[in-house]
Amino acid sequence: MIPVNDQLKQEVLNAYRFHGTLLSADPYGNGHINDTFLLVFDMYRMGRLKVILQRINTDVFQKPQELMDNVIGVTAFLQKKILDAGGDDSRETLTLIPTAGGELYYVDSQGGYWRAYQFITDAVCYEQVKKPEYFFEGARLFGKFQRQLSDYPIDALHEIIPDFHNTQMRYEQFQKALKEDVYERAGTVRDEIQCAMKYAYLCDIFPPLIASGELPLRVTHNDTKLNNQMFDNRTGKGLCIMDLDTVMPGLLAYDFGDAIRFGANTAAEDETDLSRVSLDLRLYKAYVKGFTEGCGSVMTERERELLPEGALVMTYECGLRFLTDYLQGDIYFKIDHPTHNLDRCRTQFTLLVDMADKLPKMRTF
Ligand code: ADP
Ligand code: GN1
Ligand code: MG
Repeated sequence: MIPVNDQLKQEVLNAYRFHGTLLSADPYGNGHINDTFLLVFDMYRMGRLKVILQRINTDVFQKPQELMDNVIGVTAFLQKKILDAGGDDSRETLTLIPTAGGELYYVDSQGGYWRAYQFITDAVCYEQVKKPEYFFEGARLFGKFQRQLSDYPIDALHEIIPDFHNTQMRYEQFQKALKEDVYERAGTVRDEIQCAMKYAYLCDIFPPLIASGELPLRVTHNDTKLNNQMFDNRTGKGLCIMDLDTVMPGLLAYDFGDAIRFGANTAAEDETDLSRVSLDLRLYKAYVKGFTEGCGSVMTERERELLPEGALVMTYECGLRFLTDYLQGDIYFKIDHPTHNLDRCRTQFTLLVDMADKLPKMRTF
């Protein structure tokens, strides 16, 4: 994809014909995939108004129309549920802003896909939380998301990235990248390769349980990191789930596990001092409680039992994906420096080793 330049941005702004005077339009957030901008408008006597403008990463999401179909379907469904429950749909879920022509997304002259969201106000997005109470609230919100979508027609969803959490397939992609070793990096990451191989048994945990029907496929979020949700400034409670691009059929254990690998890590996803990386059991315990409470009767006993495995598998899979991307020359995740994906892979594998140690304890919660 071509980098977003001022001319392109202007073309998109023209398509939306927003009201007010644009004060700034700067890159925003820490997402690894899309190009996100925060637009700030002066609305004259009504103060300032913020809008999120995003260009969808079409290298990653190769069917952007289908993706937008999913987002439109899911947000409309959630809006109705929120209103029925007496909630505020403009803060509790994402709201797409139409273009001047009434479309919910815009295709630019270069073939790029754009969308605009109302900015979720009076709320905060965390990269890390230290307090179990906050993590509990985040978990409860993702659990509630599961419950809200439990009767969403699963067949209406496009599978935006097939095999997204198929860890076996992720392993095959890693092996292929290793074999090709296009950037001749394999020699410098022997320890990581060894770790990927040692824990490859994790790839085989969920497929048989899906095949036997022991674990149901649900409408899941599939990218439950902490920075994909907002917390209400006033109440401190989880408010809104963002980043709906990967809502697809999946397992509860994926949503639980992906949140743990990011949020219950004592360090950042790209921490380079690996001695700081570990699983915070207090945060883990809080997430189990919040997620279980949020899901309510939706979660089966077997799903509850397998939450710890979800944490290990998602941590492993993510580490594997970062390693694969590093071997392939950083073609998927956005990076800030040349070893960024390798740094991320290392935190995930370090965390995984710690989780494997703590698994008996994790199972007691
Ligand atoms: P990516 O797929 O690249 O992760 P996201 O959709 O997660 O993109 O957006 C990136 C970041 O932008 C989020 O982590 C969040 O901080 C911010 N963000 C996205 N949508 C909104 C919104 N509607 N209101 C406030 N912040 C938002
Ligand atoms: C990406 O888009 P973002 O930054 O919320 C990725 C997730 C990874 C995550 C790792 C579509 O999430 O799968 O777990 O990075 N999203 C996609 O931080 O691949
Ligand atoms: Mg995101």
